[in-house]
Amino acid sequence: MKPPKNILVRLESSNRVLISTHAKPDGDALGSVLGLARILKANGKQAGIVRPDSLPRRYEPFVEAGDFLEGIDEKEWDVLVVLDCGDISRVEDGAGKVAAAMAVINIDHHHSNTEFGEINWVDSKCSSTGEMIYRLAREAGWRISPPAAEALWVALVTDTGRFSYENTSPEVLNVAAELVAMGVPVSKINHTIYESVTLKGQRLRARAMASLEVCEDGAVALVRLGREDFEATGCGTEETEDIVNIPRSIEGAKIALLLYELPEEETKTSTKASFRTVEPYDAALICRTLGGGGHQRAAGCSIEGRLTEARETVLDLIHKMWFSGDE
Ligand SMILES: [Mn+2]
Repeated sequence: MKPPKNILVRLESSNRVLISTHAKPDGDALGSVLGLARILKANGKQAGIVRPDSLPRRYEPFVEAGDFLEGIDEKEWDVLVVLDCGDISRVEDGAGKVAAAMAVINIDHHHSNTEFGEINWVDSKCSSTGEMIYRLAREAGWRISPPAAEALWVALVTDTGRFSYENTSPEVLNVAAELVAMGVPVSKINHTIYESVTLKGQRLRARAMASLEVCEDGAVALVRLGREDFEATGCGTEETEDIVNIPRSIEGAKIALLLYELPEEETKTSTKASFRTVEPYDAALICRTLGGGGHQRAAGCSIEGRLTEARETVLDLIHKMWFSGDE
């Protein structure tokens, strides 16, 4: 769980650090890039974050003016640090364009990480990349400013499901305790992230809930959202972030699945699948089979075709992988 020495040496000797994460960043991705940038700045270094392609509304309040770069000139930076990103092909577009021309440091906790960096620190025992950034700062002796502590809290709380998932270790609870001791406003952040659903967002949830179905004798629970659901509610796909918790909370469900259609112009592969599983069902394994990736308990992928076809593809594959022996 300790950062390798070569990362510390490299960051200590770099004055201008460019930071990025995966496209469609989640709470851990945003919290860890904001946390690292703020820590480096508070410790006398220049740091810049590649502007994310999308920013879920619930995380907007954590972003300050000047957090994100407008353009990137690779000559202005000594090193690119990629956080919470399993593979370089998933990195933000802007960072992808300069990654080949720069030294890359890869810090991540995804089991499936492809070790694409010049220096790699991949530790799947860490709850979140935010936890890794905290350890890095501690090891380097860098001061963690209050805005940095707040960003790291967002990373921890979202990737552990508010300290309820299997990755809720004694170690992450110790880090959490230290962040709270630094003055992180726990209840205010909880309200911002989890208790500020918009009316349209709640209406999208209602549509997802109405689509709930179970199969494989209740072991698989699934909700789906079609293009018409996004149109009718006026929601974008960023409003889907916690909808997979609807099937996940159904009694007896071992494999929870959210399927939603992406707008046609955005991409060719038009249905996105988001998995949550319990042991022994490996979400990362099934998503890799479909060209995606993630963690054993939470993973995602894109499937070509519209919702109806994608649903069949996924349910067939689930049946073949895990339930065909039951017949
Ligand atoms: Mn993460």
